[in-house]
Amino acid sequence: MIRTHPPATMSPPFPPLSTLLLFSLLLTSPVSAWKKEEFRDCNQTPFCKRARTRAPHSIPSLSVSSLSLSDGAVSARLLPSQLLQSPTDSTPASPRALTLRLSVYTPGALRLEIDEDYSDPDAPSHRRFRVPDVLLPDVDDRHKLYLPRISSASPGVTSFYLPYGFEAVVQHEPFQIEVRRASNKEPILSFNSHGLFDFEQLRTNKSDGEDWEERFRSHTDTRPRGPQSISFDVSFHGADFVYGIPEHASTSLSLRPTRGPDVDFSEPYRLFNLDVFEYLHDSPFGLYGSIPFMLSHGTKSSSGFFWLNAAEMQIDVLAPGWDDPANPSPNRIDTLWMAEAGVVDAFFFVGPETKDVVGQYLSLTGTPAMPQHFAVGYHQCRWNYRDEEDVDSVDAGFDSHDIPYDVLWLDIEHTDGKRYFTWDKTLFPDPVGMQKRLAAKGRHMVTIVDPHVKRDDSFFLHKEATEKGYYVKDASGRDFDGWCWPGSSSYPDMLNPEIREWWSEKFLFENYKGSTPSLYIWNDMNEPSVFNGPEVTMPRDAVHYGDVEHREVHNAYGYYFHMASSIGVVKRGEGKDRPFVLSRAFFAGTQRYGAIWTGDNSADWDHLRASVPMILTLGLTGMTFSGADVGGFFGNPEPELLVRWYQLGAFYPFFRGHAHLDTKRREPWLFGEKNTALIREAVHVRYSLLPYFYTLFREASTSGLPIMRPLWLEFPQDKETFNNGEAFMVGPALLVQGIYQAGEKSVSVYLPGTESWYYLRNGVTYAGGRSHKMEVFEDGIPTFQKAGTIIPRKDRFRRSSTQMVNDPYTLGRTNLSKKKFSSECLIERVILLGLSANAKKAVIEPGNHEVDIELGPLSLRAGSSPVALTIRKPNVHVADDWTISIL
Ligand code: NBV
Repeated sequence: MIRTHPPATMSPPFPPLSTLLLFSLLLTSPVSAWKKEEFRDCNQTPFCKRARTRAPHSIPSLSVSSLSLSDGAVSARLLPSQLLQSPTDSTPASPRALTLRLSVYTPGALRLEIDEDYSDPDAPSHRRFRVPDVLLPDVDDRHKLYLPRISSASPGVTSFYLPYGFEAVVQHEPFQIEVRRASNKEPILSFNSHGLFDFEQLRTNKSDGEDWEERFRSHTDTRPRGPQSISFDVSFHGADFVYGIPEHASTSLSLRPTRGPDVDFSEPYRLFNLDVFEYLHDSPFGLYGSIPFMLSHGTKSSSGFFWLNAAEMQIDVLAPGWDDPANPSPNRIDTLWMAEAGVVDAFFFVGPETKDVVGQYLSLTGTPAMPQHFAVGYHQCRWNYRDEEDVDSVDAGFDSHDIPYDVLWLDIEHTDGKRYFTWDKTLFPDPVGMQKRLAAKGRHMVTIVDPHVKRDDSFFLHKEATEKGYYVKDASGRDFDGWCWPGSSSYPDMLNPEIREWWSEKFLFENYKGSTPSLYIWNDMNEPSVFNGPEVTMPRDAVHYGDVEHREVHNAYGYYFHMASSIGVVKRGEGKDRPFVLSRAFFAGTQRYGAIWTGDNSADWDHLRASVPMILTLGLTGMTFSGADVGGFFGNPEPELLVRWYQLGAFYPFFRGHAHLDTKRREPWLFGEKNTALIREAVHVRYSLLPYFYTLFREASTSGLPIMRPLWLEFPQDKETFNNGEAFMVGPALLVQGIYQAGEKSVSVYLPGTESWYYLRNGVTYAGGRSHKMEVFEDGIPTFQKAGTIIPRKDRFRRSSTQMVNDPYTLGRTNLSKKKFSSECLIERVILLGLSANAKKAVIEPGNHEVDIELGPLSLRAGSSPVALTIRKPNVHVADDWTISIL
């Protein structure tokens, strides 16, 4: 594979000669995989190296003093360490006290804030960065408990109550916090119990001979404010596994230990949003987004920890015995958290169930936005659909092959020279007409809008942004100028609310020429990706609004960009439209603004496998509307892989096929009749389940529960499921087992719980609580419905989801009860699994109307044989109250 970063179509103005040389090298050098040397590891990252090599309790202990209860919080002073152990560690000559605040939130969170004491006359005037706009604006009014009630205060210890029978215990000397069950004092979470808390205070002066600059490859980070990192340990007690902290590619659902005896990974999990070319499928290396939220789960307890900090973070999961190999501590998972800058603004979540932990996190950062109905359907993307004719012929191809789809996507080549919000006039002379033709079939279009703005004085966006001073600045105060798709580019400073407002107005129909109400948006490269920047991103010493250094806000840049675009889409629809904006970069809170995908994966079986733990992890951390490129972005999937990917992707919350510019065309009908039929079947499965998915999206938007769930979220006591990253639940009723190998003939499927399960291929019952060896068929992957559940479906296939809105429903299973909503739709079929074959008739009330129960197929798709008892045409309204009694 030739690296196409940047593309051969790169246009003037030309960069300096050195950059050209660098890129001509990149263009011609064959690349087979991830380029490790382009990125820093922990040893090359001084704050990480320092924190990681520190021994437990080796720092002089901290003590809590002047503890008082006021303003809805417990406030205190914390005296930091005098001196650190290594000469490279830099601490002020005479450390100042830190401020500590603890507050309690419903339903079940303890907030810990530690910052500089800015009232100290010796404190530097610059304030450390606290990430705004991530916690819901009214979070204090709705969730903060006034005041924490002290449960006991003995010398040296203060405890206060938390919801659900938990308490927080602050030990004053040495400083440490424990969250525990009030009744039996069993710990759940602890902070600094290994004495690893370290807070590098801001300084104005360097010590003698000290060098604050950091160098990596050809880049120098000036670090004008010097060292300012923070690190600490957090322990999860009673936990069997920890999960979360996306985004990493992994074949394991749980987070494997990164330090201690017998570890697989030697690097900590990195959270630093980066554009990683050809990422590995199994690595702790950080990808495009960061959510610093970890959950623990075990049969004894579940808990969570969230550190609201947007600077580079590195997190070690410590294997039992990491501190003392002779005495590994069972039943506890220790972790070490390290960040380059920021403050401690952290939340401990008490559960007690994992679903509660997810809810507690989302009560602070917001539940996922309810998507547009069409966005739940299938999306067809490719870098690039060449021109309007290409668009029309792909669109027609779906119709002639009887495959529904909802959205056709246009990548960067549709623009006039990578100037977003414009169209290439030769290739796309009539964008409005093109969108209208799609819209006539109920279909939508998505265009890409990246954050790099071409530095071209004749480009309106650049002109305005320059005149208004809206770009991020470089360390010397000039508009930051980096290299990206359009060549020389600058980046709007999305941290500034005024700039976000300006950006959002660019989506108004009068501003985005050629856009129509059926056009939605895709934000790519918003880590931000800067081809000639350190680690392919913006230099850390670039400066944002409010004198915030890029290092402090890096992981949230893409979040703010996505937010501004999403607000723009809502604004253009005068607030009546729900947004649909897909983003590659993300941060805590992104779920409120739209969907994300897992970036540039590869067309191989390992990436297919890794997509499941990746999407499950995203769901657990609030980002339920996510998916992976079906087929794999890089490379050409063999037909079997492509088919298996469609069969799995049909269950991703976000279902989109996508491919790199250099790959062969792969629209679903290009692989022969048989494969077309298999892909059609996979897409039909998704379309028949649209009512179920849409209902799950609604549930996610209210309770925050993910759509695609680890088995243990539904079966929290079933240990067998705790590290199963190959099968998953879609909602509470459907279990899906992926097939991750070529030529697979059989697969072992673990069905959890004590209930039985119905195999949706043939209606056969399987017992829960054990593994079953199943034959594997090429026409689908194993899916099972849990006994006692109802899955609403729509079984008539049309061109798009929009055209199915008024179609009747099929209900799979009985126990009919539902909520009131408005709809003219009828129930056309009820399929009953697990009912005695003696059931012959059903009575429908009101009306006392008797109907026959017959044998029918499980689905209406071609070739389905009659295996299940079916009530045909009960013809009751889905929105009415009715009962069906089986006689
Ligand atoms: O815009 C081109 C691609 C896009 O297709 C892909 O989905 C993104 O993840 N983009 C990255 C930039 C180039 C990647 C090599």
